Amino acid sequence: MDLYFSYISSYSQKVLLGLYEKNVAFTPHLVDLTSQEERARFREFYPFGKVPLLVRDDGRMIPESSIILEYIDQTFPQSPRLIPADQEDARQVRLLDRMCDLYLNDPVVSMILESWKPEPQQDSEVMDKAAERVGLMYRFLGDHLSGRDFLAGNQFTMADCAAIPPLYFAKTFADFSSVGQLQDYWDRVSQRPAVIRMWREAEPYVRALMGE
Ligand SMILES: N[C@@H](CCC(=O)N[C@@H](CS)C(=O)NCC(=O)O)C(=O)O
Repeated sequence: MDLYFSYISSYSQKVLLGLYEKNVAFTPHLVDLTSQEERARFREFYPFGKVPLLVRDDGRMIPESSIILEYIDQTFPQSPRLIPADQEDARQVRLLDRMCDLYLNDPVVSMILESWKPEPQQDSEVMDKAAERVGLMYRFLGDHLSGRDFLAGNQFTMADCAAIPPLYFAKTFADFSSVGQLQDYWDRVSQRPAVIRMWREAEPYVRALMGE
């Protein structure tokens, strides 16, 4: 099983978390998203050009982070179950996963891209809208975490894989230490070996990207 990914891609980080949590082996293929040539080459292989992309040993491609995690969880059913067996619980995990992707990750990416522009070219409307959305998600997640160790209850799931990478980037723009249970959650998940491993590997790439 081959994974095409980039350490600077939060959607790739999401999948790495699932793989590391479940201790699933794969052959890594780094795609350098900062190189136009490499992106063009990758688009010849996968026309949508998006990472992460999983390629099974039979050659079948599995794109999209949530679908990759579903596949991994079905194929390697060992703990932790990223998607619970109970249908109601599974739907809740998928909902939280969607919300983290669409209403946390996407606005955070907008903020990062906007912040890279020279100041006079930055669109304050884009920045304000993204910040508003991120603030809303902080409050939602903070409230939601009340009485829960992890997003979907007391087990680590795909919802946590989806939340952790954008929260890391989001907190460089807006601190969440005073938001409900969010800081406690962050402190808790940051101790997990899979999370530590993922950040240890990704950090040099992320720091270079953020100009640190
Ligand atoms: N919905 C996709 C989003 C993947 C995505 O947007 N990946 C970005 C990096 S985070 C990418 O590959 N960008 C390169 C491009 O669009 O050319 C998923 O969940 O996997």
